[in-house]
Amino acid sequence: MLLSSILVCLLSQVSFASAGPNSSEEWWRDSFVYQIYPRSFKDSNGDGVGDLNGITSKLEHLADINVSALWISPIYVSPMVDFGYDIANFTDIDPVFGTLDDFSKLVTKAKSLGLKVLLDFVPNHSSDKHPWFLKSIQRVKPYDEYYIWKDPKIVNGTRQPPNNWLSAFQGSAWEWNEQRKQYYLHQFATGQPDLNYRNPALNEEMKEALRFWLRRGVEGFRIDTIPSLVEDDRFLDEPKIPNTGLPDTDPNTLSHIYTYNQHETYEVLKTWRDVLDEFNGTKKIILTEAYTNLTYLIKYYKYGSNIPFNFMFMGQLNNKSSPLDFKRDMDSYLNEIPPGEVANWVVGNHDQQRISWRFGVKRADWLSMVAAVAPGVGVIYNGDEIGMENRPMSWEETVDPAGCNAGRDRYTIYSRDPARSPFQWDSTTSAGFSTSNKTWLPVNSNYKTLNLEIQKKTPGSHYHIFKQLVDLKRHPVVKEGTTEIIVIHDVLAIVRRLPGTTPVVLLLNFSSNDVIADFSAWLNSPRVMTVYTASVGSGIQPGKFHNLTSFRLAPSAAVIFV
Ligand SMILES: *[C@@H]1O[C@H](CO)[C@@H](O)[C@H](O)[C@H]1NC(C)=O
Ligand SMILES: *[C@@H]1O[C@H](CO)[C@@H](O)[C@H](O)[C@H]1NC(C)=O
Ligand SMILES: *[C@@H]1O[C@H](CO)[C@@H](O)[C@H](O)[C@H]1NC(C)=O
Ligand SMILES: *[C@@H]1O[C@H](CO)[C@@H](O)[C@H](O)[C@H]1NC(C)=O
Ligand SMILES: *[C@@H]1O[C@H](CO)[C@@H](O)[C@H](O)[C@H]1NC(C)=O
Ligand SMILES: *[C@@H]1O[C@H](CO)[C@@H](O)[C@H](O)[C@H]1NC(C)=O
Ligand SMILES: *[C@@H]1O[C@H](CO)[C@@H](O)[C@H](O)[C@H]1NC(C)=O
Ligand SMILES: *[C@@H]1O[C@H](CO)[C@@H](O)[C@H](O)[C@H]1NC(C)=O
Ligand SMILES: *[C@@H]1O[C@H](CO)[C@@H](O)[C@H](O)[C@H]1NC(C)=O
Ligand SMILES: *[C@@H]1O[C@H](CO)[C@@H](O)[C@H](O)[C@H]1NC(C)=O
Ligand SMILES: CC(=O)N[C@H]1CO[C@H](CO)[C@@H](O)[C@@H]1O
Ligand SMILES: [Ca+2]
Ligand SMILES: [Ca+2]
Repeated sequence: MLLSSILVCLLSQVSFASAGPNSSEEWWRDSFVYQIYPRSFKDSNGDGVGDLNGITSKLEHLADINVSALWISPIYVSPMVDFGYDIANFTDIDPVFGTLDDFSKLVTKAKSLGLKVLLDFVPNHSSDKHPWFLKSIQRVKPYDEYYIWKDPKIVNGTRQPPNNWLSAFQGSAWEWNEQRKQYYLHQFATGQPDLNYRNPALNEEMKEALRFWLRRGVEGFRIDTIPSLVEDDRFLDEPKIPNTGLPDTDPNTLSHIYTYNQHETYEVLKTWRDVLDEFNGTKKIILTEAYTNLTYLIKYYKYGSNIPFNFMFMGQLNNKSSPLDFKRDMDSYLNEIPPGEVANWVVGNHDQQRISWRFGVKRADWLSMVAAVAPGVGVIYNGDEIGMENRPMSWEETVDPAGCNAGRDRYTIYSRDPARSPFQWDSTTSAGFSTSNKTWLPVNSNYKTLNLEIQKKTPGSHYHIFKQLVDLKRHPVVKEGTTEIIVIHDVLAIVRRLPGTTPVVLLLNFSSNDVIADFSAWLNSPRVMTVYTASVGSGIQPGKFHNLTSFRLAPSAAVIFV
């Protein structure tokens, strides 16, 4: 690109609301939260599946990288149809993961290391093996009303589901029960009947489940798939979206105006917030999982969510996005954060491919760097801190129902297994994940070169970068400064500024074209700045000074200056 070509530079200023009077109670501010997928983190008993004692044995790692909290994906009793998201007892631990005693040991050790323990709360449905559902089928009171049962619609003498609602996993969201002679609603798998939040007794049970874990030292919850919680009680057909070209069984053929984002869902959330606030001591946190639009997302703050997950890096922005796309979406989001509330940036999770697959291996550090420099909380998924990569799975190796249900030809589009391969601790058997060489999902064969032990010994590794990013969250300019997102050619810059101090600057090079720019002029920064950290492969040394009047970054490289 010629220097004379039109320069794109857009600048906006988002003043970041200063922390409210009670913000000191909000321990999650300016920190990273760490997601553990328990089957894949650490196996303590050699059965090839991760467990609670395994997590406990590795808590020192989380203290070392100094995240504020760990949230553990479901560990409850489950037939494992959906690997724990189908729960048969909300207040007990599945034997594959251990016992309640093991859980108490985990919490005690976490507390001694200054780590908060958060659990996954899956309120939309239970397993169809849950005793409540079995009693509901029998119409035993009060369980008869715990689920959403409807009479069939009789069309020309034949039995039909009560309306046209579709399950997220394809086909009618209604399943006929021959014993009760009614249909029940399941927004996900047939084995995951939806709970009925219009029944107060049911919500009291769920609130008791929250209290059960809070009494055991849990400091908050991540709430699974909240937008589908409550449905419209008129049970009207949802409008069809014309010309999708999809089969009639596909949920994307309907506009989900009666099954998603209902106002009553927010009111139920508020009742859970009140339960958490009953507990004295450390303030309790709620993180909500909602793939929804910005209006509905921001509304969760008002009803008690502290961290309505910001999923903009999970598809909305991808490896085809330009720096301007990043700027537009990040600005729109930051503009909407209510005063006193905290933004958040989700880097990865168990439902997405690894970052290095979504954005490329060279960009594996990008999103953590954005999450560190941008205001608010960063949320990472186990393995992100060492740049773990997808482990492609053959059809025979695939176990995720989302992949298996899609069939041999299409499973790679839907399977979430590649991001769930075991954590790579070291170069020993099964990457130190298990003493067994047979693990529930195969270990990535790159583990002898990509593992935590090696990265600890290697300056400039993902591990060392991540530790610096966690520390940067406590930098006064990052905690309190204003935020500007600036695009210069193919470079995205985030500038944090506090009067009277040196700004903090992040540069991400999206380009494969040749551009050398006077960044100090574009960014209104000092001419000479110090490298705080830089992405793996950038060739840039921390601690070195650089003259920003003519500065050059490798393609896909990222650097933070202070
Ligand atoms: C701050 O905390 C006090 C006591 O917990 C509470 O009464 C007050 O409403 C809180 N203020 C804000 C702004 O949340
Ligand atoms: C870890 O983070 C906490 C709070 O964010 C901070 O007070 C502490 O100094 C950090 N520990 C280390 C070893 O950096
Ligand atoms: C869940 O498990 C606990 C402990 O085994 C048991 O006491 C409780 O009754 C179970 N809950 C239900 C609803 O079955
Ligand atoms: C009911 O049957 C009649 C006569 O066979 C047919 O014309 C009509 O389309 C049917 N209605 C529906 C809703 O299938
Ligand atoms: C919190 O503290 C208040 C006042 O000391 C007490 O009445 C209440 O029972 C405590 N709540 C819990 C859940 O411990
Ligand atoms: C989100 O969707 C609702 C319902 O369609 C709409 O009213 C609202 O304007 C949307 N918000 C955004 C930011 O698109
Ligand atoms: C970009 O991402 C898609 C998946 O979203 C992936 O298939 C493709 O390989 C990626 N391309 C590059 C160059 O990383
Ligand atoms: C796995 O371990 C068994 C028993 O120690 C051994 O016989 C086998 O060769 C190992 N397989 C691999 C792939 O390392
Ligand atoms: C980004 O990478 C390209 C390709 O190597 C390079 O020409 C350009 O100078 C880099 N941009 C910056 C700002 O360093
Ligand atoms: C930075 O580079 C510019 C252009 O090469 C030069 O004029 C200036 O003296 C340099 N400044 C410092 C402090 O090195
Ligand atoms: C993103 C997503 O769908 N997450 C979970 C939502 O809930 C279903 C059913 O519990 C799970 O299968 C998903 O993992
Ligand atoms: Ca195990
Ligand atoms: Ca529901």
